[in-house]
Amino acid sequence: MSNLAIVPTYNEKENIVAMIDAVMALDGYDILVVDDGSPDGTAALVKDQQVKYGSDRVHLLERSGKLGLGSAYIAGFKYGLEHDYDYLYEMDADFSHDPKDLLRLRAACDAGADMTVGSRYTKGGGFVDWPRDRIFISKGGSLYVRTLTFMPIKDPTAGFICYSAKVLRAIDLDKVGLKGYAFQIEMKYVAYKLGFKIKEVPIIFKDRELGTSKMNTSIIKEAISGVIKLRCRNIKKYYSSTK
Ligand SMILES: Nc1nc2c(ncn2[C@@H]2O[C@H](COP(=O)(O)OP(=O)(O)O)[C@@H](O)[C@H]2O)c(=O)[nH]1
Ligand SMILES: [Mg+2]
Repeated sequence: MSNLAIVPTYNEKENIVAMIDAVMALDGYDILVVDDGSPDGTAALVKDQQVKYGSDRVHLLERSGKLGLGSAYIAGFKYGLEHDYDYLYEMDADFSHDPKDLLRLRAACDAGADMTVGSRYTKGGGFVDWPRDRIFISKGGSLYVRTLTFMPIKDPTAGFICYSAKVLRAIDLDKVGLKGYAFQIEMKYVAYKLGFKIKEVPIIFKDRELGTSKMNTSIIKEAISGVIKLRCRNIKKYYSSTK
């Protein structure tokens, strides 16, 4: 079974080399970096790592400008499906997610889940060093999503995910349109509504030590209106790839 960790980057020169090393240390894992033309030269560092590990294990998709996290993942999913990976993962470049936990996400899929969510809000999960305002936004967002959607997922904005390929193949990826946190909510809600089995695995989320967050208020606004749009949609009809 093949594994592809998809890591979107925008100005992550302080993190990306160590992140690739950490994924390469895991048995059976490849990495795809989706870089949005980072002005800090992140892509050049990825290319050095391709020389070190081989471009069959370290993949790079370069896009022309900052097009958003959601569309970076969609491009990454399409790439991973074309390359026939069995498991495709979402993970940040900044070590907020521990790359070693990729194995725990995978184990839950091996045990029968179609998709695993690395969750801060399930028993045993949590965060360290996260600023208070970020905790407030994250917890408030989770409550908002769960109240509006009735989705039984405790951490709906989580961005540390393992998908078995069949989940992504079932979704018409061109219809997934939200960009920031809203993208994370959209993917979970669609997978849930399409009947896939989603399991939450506790993780400890660490604030980034290096580089800067790309979080902004437009991301929050998009999430608030995005959830309402999702609720108004016939999910199966709109997103199913086998219509
Ligand atoms: N390709 C791409 N990556 C992005 C974009 N915005 C954020 N990222 C990456 O997505 C991940 C999460 O973003 P981050 O700024 O850490 O958000 P936070 O963890 O919510 O503060 C990091 O790896 C970022 O480099 C974007 O527009 N394009
Ligand atoms: Mg981060």
